[in-house]
Amino acid sequence: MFALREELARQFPGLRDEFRQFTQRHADTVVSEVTVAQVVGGMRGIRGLVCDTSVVDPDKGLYIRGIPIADLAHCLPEAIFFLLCAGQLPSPEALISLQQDLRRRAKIPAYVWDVLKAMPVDSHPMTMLSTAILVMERDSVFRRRYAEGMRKEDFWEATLEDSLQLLAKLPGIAAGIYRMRTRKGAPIPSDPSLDWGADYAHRLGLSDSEGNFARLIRLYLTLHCDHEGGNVSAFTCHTVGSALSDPYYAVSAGLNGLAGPLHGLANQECLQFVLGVRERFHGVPTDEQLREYAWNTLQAGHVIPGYGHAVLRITDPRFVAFRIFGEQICPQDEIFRIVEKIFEIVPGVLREQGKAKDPWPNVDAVSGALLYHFGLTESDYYTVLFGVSRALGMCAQLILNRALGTPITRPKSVSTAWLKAAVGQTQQAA
Ligand code: NMX
Ligand code: MLT
Repeated sequence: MFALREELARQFPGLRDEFRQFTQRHADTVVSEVTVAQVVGGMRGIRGLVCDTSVVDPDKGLYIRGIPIADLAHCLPEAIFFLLCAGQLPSPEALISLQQDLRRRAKIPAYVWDVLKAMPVDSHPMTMLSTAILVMERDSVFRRRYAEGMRKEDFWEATLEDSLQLLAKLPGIAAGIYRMRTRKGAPIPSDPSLDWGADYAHRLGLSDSEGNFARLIRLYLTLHCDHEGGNVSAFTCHTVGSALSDPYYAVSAGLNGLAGPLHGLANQECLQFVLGVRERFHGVPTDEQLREYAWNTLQAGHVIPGYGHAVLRITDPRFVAFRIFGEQICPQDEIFRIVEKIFEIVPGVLREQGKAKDPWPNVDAVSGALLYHFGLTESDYYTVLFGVSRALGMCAQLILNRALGTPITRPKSVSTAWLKAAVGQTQQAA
């Protein structure tokens, strides 16, 4: 036994009983109403899902287990995984034991490389990441133990086991995908003296004489770890997991959602937008030039990537944390300065247009500029980094859901005819 598993084994039985009693006692209490706008508008704002790993306050941003993300920016991502699962940061000993456990599991099966090598050369790095995870599903302990008749009380433990196997291997797989896609050479072996994030940075193979790239990768992995339960990737992972599909199936599915341009792929789109600005104006534009460029983008029917949010109504604190890093490390970098200029101008343009409910930058508005500064210029790789980090939250959510015995997800859909009848427009419900 190692500290995380021990801690969860201590907490979960009581948590499950308390949750069961609470839900039985208050089963009929109304906590949310549903309007037509919400039914047709992506269920925005409907409180219909429990997620205890993190909460997003529209006016304050992300809280991991009650702690604002800004206060956690200095933490190692593996410590954040402990926090997400157990509700507290690990002791130094518990952190070391988790790191050792991850190292012990880091070896990547040879068949993963065979599958990745066999994929078409123009496969998107996210397709490769999702495929690599799916192909490892054959090793799922959850699936094997379920087939053997595992008790429901033990589901979380098998989910933790699969999650640790997966998380241990993800940085190596993700770094290998980068090297393969960019023809930089063979995968770089793990350095067992490094933490989870620094080892990922090391295995990407970019030069990092001062260790700032490793700092950036750690920060990246910490900031993107989780964003409550209703975002596309977390909700997809939750839904797939609720069918008792194991973490390999569920995380791979979640990543397929993350790969969309309105979600995690926005970081790729964002860097392209910034590069487009640089090319058009041969450097940092004036305020007026950028205002016109932003308006042209909107008038062409495109979104401005990295701006707006489904829940947040402020500048994303994850954006702020990255910006502080950029101001310290590369304040004069041209790409970073364009990002700063966009931050000055675009919220005003979006407010003037009046469509976006949130005109402020989200996490994706700046992350790419920092990666670019360190020579990670291949923007179609950026969502992979997001995915490696978000796997922490997806796995933690799966573990908690299996501990609480969350049932299969199955909201009721309605037909348009039913909706019309419900508002009294027609008499007949279909
Ligand atoms: N640029 C242009 N239009 C926008 C933007 C934007 N950045 N954000 C929202 N709108 C539009 C949106 O397309 C919608 O238009 P229409 O009525 O014609 O369909 C209208 O404003 C209302 O949308 P909202 O209710 O404000 O936003 P919603 O909750 O539907 O969507 C996002 C949220 C994040 C999908 C949306 O703001 C967006 O597309 N942003 C750009 C892409 C992006 O940065 N995504 C990353 C999200 C964060 N992440 O890491 O996943
Ligand atoms: C996320 O980090 O998942 C994004 O900000 C999107 C969201 O929360 O909807």
